[in-house]
Amino acid sequence: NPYGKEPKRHVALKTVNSQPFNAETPISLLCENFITPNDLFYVRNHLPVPDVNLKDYALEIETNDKLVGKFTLDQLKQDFPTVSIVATLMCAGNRRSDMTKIKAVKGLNWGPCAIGTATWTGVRLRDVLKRVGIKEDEFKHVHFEGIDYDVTGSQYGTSIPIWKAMDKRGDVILAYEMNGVSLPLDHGYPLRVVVPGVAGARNVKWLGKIIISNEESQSHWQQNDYKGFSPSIDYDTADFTKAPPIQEMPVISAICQPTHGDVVTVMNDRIRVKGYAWSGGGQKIIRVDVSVDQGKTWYVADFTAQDTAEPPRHWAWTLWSLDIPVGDNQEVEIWCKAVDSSYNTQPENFQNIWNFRGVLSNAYHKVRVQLSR
Ligand code: MTE
Ligand code: MO
Repeated sequence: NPYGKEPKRHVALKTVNSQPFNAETPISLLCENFITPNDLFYVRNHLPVPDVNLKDYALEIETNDKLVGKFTLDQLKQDFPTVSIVATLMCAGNRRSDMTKIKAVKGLNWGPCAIGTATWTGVRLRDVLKRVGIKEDEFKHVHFEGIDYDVTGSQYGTSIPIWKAMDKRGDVILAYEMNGVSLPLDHGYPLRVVVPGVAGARNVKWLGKIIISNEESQSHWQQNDYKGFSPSIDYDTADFTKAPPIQEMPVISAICQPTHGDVVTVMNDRIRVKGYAWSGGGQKIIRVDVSVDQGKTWYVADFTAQDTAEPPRHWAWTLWSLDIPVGDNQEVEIWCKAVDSSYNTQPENFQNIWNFRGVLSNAYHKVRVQLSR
């Protein structure tokens, strides 16, 4: 049984698929904490969780089919300075279920909670690559291979451009701790790469090997998945060689409280709305706008939690809250949209960003609720 080594999971996680295990944080809890508790952090596994024995574990580094470095976890911890970063991790398929309402897509039906924020501790990838003699101008890509295998024996893998790996401001780390404890099994024990600002898919868990190359990873997940297409292209007509892999993520936001169908008590003619906003590429959220009248009037939300790091190294989400006037309506549809520090904002609807894989699903978030007085 390939699923014999799966860890115990928190009962509150909302399962999206059981084998391989995929689950999101319950929406009512997501915005309660700036740092998502480990056992409530969304899990996105493509394959069974591997059985890793730390005694046998070593990270290998390869270029041109030659082994240029090999480090046990203890060696990594001893040989390189320890660093911590606060970074949000989000699946490129987060909020896919909203896009599905326009037209079916291919992929797990994620709600808005395939996202979370953690303090990741480990060593800088650039320190390790420099130690084994890698020079940024001699290569183009850095591949990461997991030690989680499918039945045919191929493992999870992907790559990022070398500039991100080598840039001091890229903050890519080989993490062995998540929120002050050893990485949980579901999140990549004993080592994962954290590529902040970049799609979850590039943050390889159970990291076994790093390959420095002039080519992108040829893995399924780099070449034939996690790419965006025009709304009129479908699976049969898509040419995956024509679209680049998703790396830095566009700006997104969502309402976590209230949720669809809730009956909300009006206090002083207002209701309280809470949510998150985040942007990739190290950009920071500068504003979140909320409307309950289809965008005729917008109110600016208050930020309740935001990291102090400045762009282009602002890796964490922003939590926001707003007591918004609702007039004498019996029901309202709440809309939210965020603006990042590049003044990029979200598209209004899903019609014009629909894509058959349901990725980059970042249109305004809309939640319809009943009001009680
Ligand atoms: N790494 C390995 N080895 N295997 C995987 O299936 N899934 C990726 C990425 N790294 C994956 C992986 C995807 S698509 C996402 S969104 C994130 O891990 C999810 O990380 P999490 O489960 O810690 O939230
Ligand atoms: Mo993902």
